[in-house]
Amino acid sequence: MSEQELLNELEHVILMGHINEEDEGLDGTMQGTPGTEELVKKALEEGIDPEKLLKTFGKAMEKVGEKFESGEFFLPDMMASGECVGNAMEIVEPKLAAGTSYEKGKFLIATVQGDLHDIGKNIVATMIKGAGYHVKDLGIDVPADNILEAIKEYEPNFVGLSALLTTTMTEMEQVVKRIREEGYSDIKIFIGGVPTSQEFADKIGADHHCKDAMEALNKLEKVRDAS
Ligand code: B12
Repeated sequence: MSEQELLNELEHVILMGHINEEDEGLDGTMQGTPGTEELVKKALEEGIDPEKLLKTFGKAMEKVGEKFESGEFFLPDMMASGECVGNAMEIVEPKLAAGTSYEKGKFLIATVQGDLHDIGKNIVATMIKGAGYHVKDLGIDVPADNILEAIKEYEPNFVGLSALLTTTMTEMEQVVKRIREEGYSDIKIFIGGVPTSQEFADKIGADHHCKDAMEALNKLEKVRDAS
């Protein structure tokens, strides 16, 4: 199997919610065939760049979203694909974070309250960790109070907030407002998630919007170089 064929197959099994050999996938026929976990391990063994795997996860989940929107997929389908990527991330993460010094600064990241989406946030966190930043990930559905408390304790240089729902964008706005009100004017705030934009970042007083993990890393490196 060529590299591209393997990545295409990986995208396919994620779309089919085929977690590993043991499960049967969306159409009930896939038991005994390599699932997401086996293909990810194979890709890493063959020396495929872990960043290419992260891109494939993103592409697959975008298609899952399209299928959900068009009515072809239902919530359990979306959850199965999400679980595939969640498990796969655990396999990929140690490869990305290996050999880093964590000297570049502290990055606190969270998905805001009301929002349970974490695949994109986790990819961003992993990439940033892999690039040598110290990352503290507060998880999903994190209340503003907890974020503020963590800022006080951890004293990050950067805060990253994720929101995937239009309804949780307002929560994101509240968190940014609280961070600024409590006097943390030096902390650079990065935001991301499908419904967000640079225009929204400007409106709520966040510093940077990033459309994906690559842009997050590029912007972060630029901001760090400038400071
Ligand atoms: C998987 C998924 C789920 C999974 C989440 C599993 C998990 N562990 O995350 C489950 C099944 C739980 C779920 C639930 C729901 N979901 Co959902 N979900 C998705 C889906 C298909 C993919 C999201 C994803 O993982 N994308 C892949 C990653 C790699 O991309 P990403 O998240 O955009 O992240 C990248 C960038 O945005 C950016 N980024 C993201 N965060 C951050 C943070 C920082 C700091 C930075 C710098 C960058 C950054 O970088 C990331 C990496 O490149 C999207 C569709 C879509 N197009 O997004 C719908 C979607 C977000 N969900 C949607 C909906 C409606 C729901 C539910 C309300 C469904 C329901 N009826 O219950 C619930 C809400 C639950 C809740 N309270 O949060 C809608 C939202 C619509 C809207 N306008 O608000 C979407 C858009 C689907 C759709 N087209 O209708 N969902």
